[in-house]
Amino acid sequence: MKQLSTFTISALVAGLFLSGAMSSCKPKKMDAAISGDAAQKVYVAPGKKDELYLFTSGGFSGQMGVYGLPSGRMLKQVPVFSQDAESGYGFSEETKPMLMTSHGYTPWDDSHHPQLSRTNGQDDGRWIFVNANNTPRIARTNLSTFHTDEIIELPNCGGNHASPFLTQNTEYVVGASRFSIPYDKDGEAPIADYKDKFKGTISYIKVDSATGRMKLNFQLLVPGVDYDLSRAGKAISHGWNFFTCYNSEKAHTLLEVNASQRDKDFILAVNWKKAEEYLAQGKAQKWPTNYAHNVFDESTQTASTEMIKEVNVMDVKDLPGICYFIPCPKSPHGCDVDPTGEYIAASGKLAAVIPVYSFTKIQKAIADKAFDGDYDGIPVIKYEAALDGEVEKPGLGPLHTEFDDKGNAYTSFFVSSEIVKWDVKTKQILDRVPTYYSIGHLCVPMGDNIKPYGKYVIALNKITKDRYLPTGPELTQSAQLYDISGAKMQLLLDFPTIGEPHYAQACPADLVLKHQIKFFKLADNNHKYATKTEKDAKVVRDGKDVHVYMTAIRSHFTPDNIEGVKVGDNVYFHVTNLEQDWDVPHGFAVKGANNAEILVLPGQTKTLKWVPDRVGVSPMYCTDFCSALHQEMQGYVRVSPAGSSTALKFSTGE
Ligand SMILES: [Cu+2]
Repeated sequence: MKQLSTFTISALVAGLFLSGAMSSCKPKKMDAAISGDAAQKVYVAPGKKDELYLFTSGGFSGQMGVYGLPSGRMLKQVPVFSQDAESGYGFSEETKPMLMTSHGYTPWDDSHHPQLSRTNGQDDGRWIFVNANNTPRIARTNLSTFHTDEIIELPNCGGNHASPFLTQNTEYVVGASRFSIPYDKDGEAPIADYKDKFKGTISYIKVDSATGRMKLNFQLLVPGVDYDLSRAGKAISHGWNFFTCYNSEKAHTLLEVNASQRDKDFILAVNWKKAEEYLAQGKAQKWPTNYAHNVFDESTQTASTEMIKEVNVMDVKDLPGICYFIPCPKSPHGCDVDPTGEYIAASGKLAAVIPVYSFTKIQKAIADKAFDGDYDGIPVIKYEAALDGEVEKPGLGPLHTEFDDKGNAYTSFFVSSEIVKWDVKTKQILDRVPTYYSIGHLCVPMGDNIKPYGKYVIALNKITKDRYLPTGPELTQSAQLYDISGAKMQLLLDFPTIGEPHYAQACPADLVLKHQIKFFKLADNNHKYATKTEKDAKVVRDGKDVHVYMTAIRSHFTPDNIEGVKVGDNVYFHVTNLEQDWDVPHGFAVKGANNAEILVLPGQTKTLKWVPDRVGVSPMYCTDFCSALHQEMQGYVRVSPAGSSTALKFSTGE
């Protein structure tokens, strides 16, 4: 393969990004952004509901955003990998275990790629999965409650970027490592030994089709490159996964230059059904490990953590038929399978073409052994043997492709800030439209399904300079909505987002609406400290622990006066919301608590831990405006000196 000098590469990269920056600031077709009927197409009249849900990753906020489309109105920020003061997630005793990892309590992460659960290759609106790239984890958010119900940590993984990608019936959630790391002994090795000692892993997490419950079934030990993005095969390619990877040079420093030496990196094609066969034959090794599996139990409304000590690992170079490399020009990001499952488009960030591979040709190449040697013991399929065709001169910096229901593909271009529409079969470019600015991923609603809902494309942009009112040195992150129902794409709307809208998925609202829960049934509340009627409210001392069994209903707490608490006690306020009505949460906060408030939904029990640090009377109150007399929903805790003999006493209405 052609070797470019370091200087050439640097100049190329600098040139690309410079031209990108310039075109970012001064898009040529500025006027194209403002056109007649756009406002009408996104107008959702007061009282009317949006047509689609859009779920965006929160990037470095660690959360997930929920928006309505076409209005772009933000509906919710779902707490996933970061503490959330609004809901008390990660602060309440019930939710703290959700953020446990083998590194201890880890209340932040970097979330990247939400993906909706699917049945027969179509989104089913039940769950949405999202990855944590930093401390490798995968979360499952339940779309009947919009609560994160489960988080599993990935062992043997340095950065979890190519994740979480779902097979066509959500049989597996798959995640591959971004940063390869050494695995021998205790995982410590000189970094200079990267080429010999560092490896990557791909994790296959099985999903229970009834409950969504995740279980890490096996991991594949794969060559030590950086795995970037992935899609599962579908229809004819069901049973396979396709991963892009960069750094086939196996550089370990200044990858900006050193991982751009080769003309081609790779796509790794993985036959996961074959891997399952080997697993059934007992070919996996049991590796000792330690990783957290956190599950939120709906019945007790409480999360728990299990530390798991063993994992099945298979080294793919010892087990033929699982993995094949396919050359792919240069530093590829997106790796996207079209709705028929036949075509796989890869987007090389520094490539001048978009290669489109054919699954049928890949299978034929494997049968014919049309290989170009091997890479770390994995056969490399000849580029021409796997290729269906190339999209020529598509733009600068292709990143990611999604599809509509008419045989068209939409590719985002980071450097030239545009979306390009092309024909999957002929590879002809049909249209291009500027984005404002520097688009990363894009999303066609159900654009990775067997039948996309191809009415819009959403651009997930990195830069918004000059598009919004300034907010100091940091400007809002943003997305843009384009109509793709006609021959030409049309910009309809800009809307701001929380964190980095790294990737997003969208689906028709009906899919999600049919699973909605309006409140938790009090009768089904099996929380250990639930208080189901006001007459059961009480305060119990157990050594230094004081348990307050408290109820909340419009517009008072029971009890609302507590005495006999002492400095240094562990006071647990277990608040049960007795309401049985949609959207009537009560909040609870006490002065001097240094964690957060808690938000208790109808029928739910939540616990705030408070360690009073001074003598006095601490007010407590409801934090969520619940009724006309919300402001009156308050009380007091008398805190006496540590050794005092103040008797424990509690009351409401006396
Ligand atoms: Cu990405």
